Order: sequence, then structure tokens, then C-alpha cells
Amino acid sequence: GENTVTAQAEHERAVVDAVPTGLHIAGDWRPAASGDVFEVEDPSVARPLRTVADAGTDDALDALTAAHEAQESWAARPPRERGEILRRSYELIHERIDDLALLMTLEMGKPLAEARGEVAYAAEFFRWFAEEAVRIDGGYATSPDGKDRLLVMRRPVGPALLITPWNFPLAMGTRKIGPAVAAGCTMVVKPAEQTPLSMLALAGIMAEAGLPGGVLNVVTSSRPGEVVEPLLRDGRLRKLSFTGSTAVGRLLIAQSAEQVLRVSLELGGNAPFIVCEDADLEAAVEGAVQAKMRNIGEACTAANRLYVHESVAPEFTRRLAERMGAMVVGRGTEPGVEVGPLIDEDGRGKVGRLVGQALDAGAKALTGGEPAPGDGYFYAPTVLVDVPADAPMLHEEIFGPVAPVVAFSDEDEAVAAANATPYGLVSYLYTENLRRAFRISERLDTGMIGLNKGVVSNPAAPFGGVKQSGLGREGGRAGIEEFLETRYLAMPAS
Ligand code: TXE
Repeated sequence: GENTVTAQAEHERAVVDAVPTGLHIAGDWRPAASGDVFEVEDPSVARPLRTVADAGTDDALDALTAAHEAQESWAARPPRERGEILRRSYELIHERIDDLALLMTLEMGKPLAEARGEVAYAAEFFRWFAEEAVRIDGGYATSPDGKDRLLVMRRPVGPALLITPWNFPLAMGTRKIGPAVAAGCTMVVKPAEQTPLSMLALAGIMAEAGLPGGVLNVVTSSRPGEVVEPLLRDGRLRKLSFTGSTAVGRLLIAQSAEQVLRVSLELGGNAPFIVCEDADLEAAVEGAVQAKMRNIGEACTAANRLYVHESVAPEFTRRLAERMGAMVVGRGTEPGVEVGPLIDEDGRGKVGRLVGQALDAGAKALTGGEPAPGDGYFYAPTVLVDVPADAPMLHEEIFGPVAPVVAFSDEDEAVAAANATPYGLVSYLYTENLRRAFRISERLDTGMIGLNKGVVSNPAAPFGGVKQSGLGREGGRAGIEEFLETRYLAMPAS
């Protein structure tokens, strides 16, 4: 009844209000120097949720100063201490998982169950890198003539700028913060302007877990260019790790060139999802629903184009449309909701434009094809067939719940179409034939391949792309390498 509605609203308010306010600099919380704030919106109702500090250039430089000043003493801490701070943060995240998930649903829109899944996944990076902190080592070599000795050493690259997107507000942060902390780097984190609350909550948790002031600084801003560019051009910063669009990634490479920064980039994707005639069709449909609909389709790993062998395409498409058409769209806090709102009006506008272009060019919608009702930025799960090869949605990242299905007649055709994109993050392949699985996998030009699996992300895996999908890897052993320098000392043997 009405009382439960009020109680739920009050609980949501309390969780949002509990987020520490302000910029997190040198261990303190403070307003922007200008006193400016900006609004964070709840995309499920298109209404303001909370205001946060709107940092400008001076605040960003203060954050870098704090990181720079903390760098030497932080790097000198025993590795086990750095690991234990991550481990304690992992435990605190789990103690607060309900509130963190609710906060994420409110600022980003994903259904509560998925938000819980992301919080747990985000925490896994801290558990993984807590264990890596004590496994950093180097090498020892003798010169070929036997006269010299070489001692290869590792050390933290130095203060890092970590820029995160809104689609995974916590996990895209912990995937960078975990290895940075383990390696002994200090950092300035700039979360996406749509979803800063989860990151602010995380900074509070890490301070509680014993992270010294100045190691992790958070600057929230509605004007990313004003806080990011001055840091990239400041010689005290040594590393950039960015997750976001390819367009912004390209701009940041240019801005990083002046100081010759170490750069890691996780950029856009345009994942092909290939279903061969010998695939387990039930598993392929389930995998497609996961790869397409996880996170409302707002994932760089989202299946963007489904290539299905012509002999199974009608059956596959019928089942996919039935599954996607039955999915419950709504506010992520409501029980049973499987598909939340898109992030904002721009996000929904882009999806609407891509679908409109495809329909105009002769595509047919088996389900969806239009926004879904409600105050928020909802869009109906959509399955399209007869999408022409030059339709923009097959070439751009859709970032929404839209699945274009294209039939193919032979393997070469499917591989050529899959690779015909400047992106190279992930591809998905469904076949029961082992030889074919290897043959096609070797030809797919992506950093990751999901073989009979719709989700590839894993804290133990070197996540990342080739071509315009990025530089560097996150997670696994490779993840910490991005935050370490290799040096050596040469000496005579006697
Ligand atoms: O990304 P942006 P947007 C793709 C996806 C999506 C599109 C646009 O296709 O539809 O990008 O999303 C910061 N200097 N991905 O506009 O702008 C920004 O504040 C410095 C894929 O949200 O790239 C945020 O923190 N920083 C991607 C971050 O960049 C700037 C996830 C990402 O925002 C900046 C997100 C500037 N001039 C979007 N402009 C993935 N790999 O999953 C923006 N930013």
C-alpha cells in the first residue's frame, strides 16, 4: 500500500544522502573551489537524484598535488599492507552490498539484481589484486660474455588518472583502482558525470579500510575536459587509464602525447555474435539474450550484430524475439524488472536514430522498435531482421536493447562481415564443432572471444581489445603490468 511506497522512497533517500559529499582530496571531503554543484539524475524517472561538487581546473590540480605528494610514501609501504587494504575494502563492499546496489540502480538504472551482480564483480577485482600486490617481482640475468650482471626491477609508474564511464559505475573503477593500489600508484579518479555516487561511496569505504589520504582522490565534474586536459599536460601525472568512447579516447591520446604518458584505453566495441548451423540453438538464444541484454545493452561487450546461418536463422530469430519480447521493462527497483531505462535522453536518442535508419532502409521489427512507456528513458527490447549491410547500426555501437539479425550462408562470409569494423573488442561464436570453433576463432580480429558463452568478463582474465577498441589489458596478471615500470641495474660481476 501507500505506506510501503513511502517507506521505500524514504529508504532510497537515506541511501542517496549517506554518500559522502564533495570532492575527495588528500583524505578530506570538500566543495569545489567555485562552490559549483551539478545534478545527478535518476534515469528511471528523469528526475534529479542528488547534487555533487562540480570540480574545475584548480580542484583537479589540487587532487593531482595530493596524489603526487603521497606517491613516494605510498610506494614504500609493504606490499602486504597494500594488499590488506584491498582485502578489507572487498569485505566492506560485501557488508554494504545492498546499499551499494540500490545506489547504483538509482543513478544508472540497471535492475537491482544486476546492480548486485556488478557490486560483487567489482569487489572481485579487489580480492584478485589484493593477492597480486605481494607477487610483483623482477629478474636477474648474466650478460652473454659473462662479465656483467643485470638486476631487473619493477616499480609503480607513479600518479595515475583513472577516468571511468557510467555503464558500470563501480566495476570500471575497481578494475583500475585495484591494480593501481596493488602496484603502489596514487591516483586521481574522475567518474562519469552521470554516475558519480557509486565512486564517492567507494572512496568512503576505502578510507575506512585504511587507505591513506592522498592515495585515492576523486574529482566529480560536469566539465570533464576542464579537469582532465590540465592533468594530462602536467608533468607530475605519469599514467592515464581510460574507459569510454573511442572518440574521447583518441582525443586523450593526443593530449597525453605532450608528456609521453603511459596510456591504457578500453574503448568502444561492435561485437559480432556468430551462430553456426551446428550450434546448440537453445544455448545460442540464451547466450544472445545475455550478450545483448545484460546491462540494458549498454556494454562495450554487448552483442551488436547477430550473424546466424541461414538454415537456423528463422528458428533462432523466432525464439530470440519471443524471449526478448517477454522481458519486463521498468524501474530497476521494482521486483521482476529485467530491463531498466537507458542512461539519458542522448542515449535513448542514439538508439532511436539507429533503429529509425534501419527501418527506413527496409528492416522489420519482430518485436519492439520503439521507446517503451514510462517517465524514464525506456526503450523496448527489439529484434530486427532484413537489416541492410550498410545500415549504421551494424557499424556503430548501439548501446541499447536492440538486436539486428543478419543471415549468412557460409563461414567465410560470416568471418568477413564480423571483421568488417574498426573495432576489435570481443566476438561470440556458437558451434558444437571443435575444429570449426578453432578455425573461426583464429580468424576473428578481437581481443576476446566468447565460445558458446555470452559473457567473457572475469577478474582473472586480461580484458581488452585490438584495433580501435583500445590499448592495454585490465584484469589478470596483465592488469597490474599497466601500473608498473620495468627498470634494470647493470653491474660488473666482480
Ligand atoms: O562516453 P564518453 P559517453 C560509448 C557508447 C556510448 C558512447 C557515448 O557507444 O553510446 O560511447 O557515451 C569522460 N576529456 N561508450 O558520451 O564521453 C566522461 O566524463 C576528458 C563505450 O558517455 O567517452 C566519462 O568519464 N574526459 C564505453 C568518460 O569520458 C572526457 C563506455 C566516458 O564518456 C571528455 C561509455 C573529455 N573531453 C561509452 N569527454 C565502454 N568502453 O564501455 C568525456 N569524458
